[in-house]
Amino acid sequence: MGLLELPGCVMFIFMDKNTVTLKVGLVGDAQVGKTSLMVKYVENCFDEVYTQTLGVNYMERSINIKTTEITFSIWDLGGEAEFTNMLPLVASDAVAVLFMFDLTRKSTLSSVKDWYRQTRGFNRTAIPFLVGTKYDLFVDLSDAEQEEITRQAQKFARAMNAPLIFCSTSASINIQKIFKICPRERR
Ligand SMILES: Nc1nc2c(ncn2[C@@H]2O[C@H](COP(=O)(O)OP(=O)(O)OP(=O)(O)O)[C@@H](O)[C@H]2O)c(=O)[nH]1
Ligand SMILES: [Mg+2]
Repeated sequence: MGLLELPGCVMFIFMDKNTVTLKVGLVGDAQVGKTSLMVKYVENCFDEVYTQTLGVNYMERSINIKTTEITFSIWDLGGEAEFTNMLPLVASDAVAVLFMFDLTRKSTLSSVKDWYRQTRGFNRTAIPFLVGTKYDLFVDLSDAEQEEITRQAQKFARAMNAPLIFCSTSASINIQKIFKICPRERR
């Protein structure tokens, strides 16, 4: 709380607001749904048409938690190998990194190992999250396939010491939650 005196004796009372900016990096193979997740979170829309990210995308969204305004500055790296040289832009100074894979494509989960290793090379302290995307399609897989990928993802999450979250951008599942738990996991 603060008091401000202006000429003419007009008195204003204003609340001091805590503001914090959290940089969040999104990495993972091409087409796992990184840009879709960011656009859904910031603009609340989803596009079925794939537009490849050529380099790095950036968006911001602010939310209020109690008296703190948190601005998420979200950096999204194109997943094709040719953009890996821009990983430092996304990873440096990030408070959290979402390592994203497609729940219906096992190879994208295997790739997380490499994304994690490379990202750690530029940022040793960011909180890692393991995010499985396209849960709406995953539920159509056989029970055996679902169990296998879930087991494998749990193994990776344990090795990374990361929370594991399944989400669907198209069906709006867990999108808000991912960003809500980012500040909570901050160490
Ligand atoms: N069914 C379904 N499709 C999704 C979901 N999220 C993304 N997609 C689709 O998956 C495709 C790839 O999504 P993008 O967000 O462009 O993927 P990306 O990871 O940014 O890809 P790059 O920019 O090449 O790295 C698009 O056609 C999206 O519409 C989801 O939750 N469910
Ligand atoms: Mg993209």
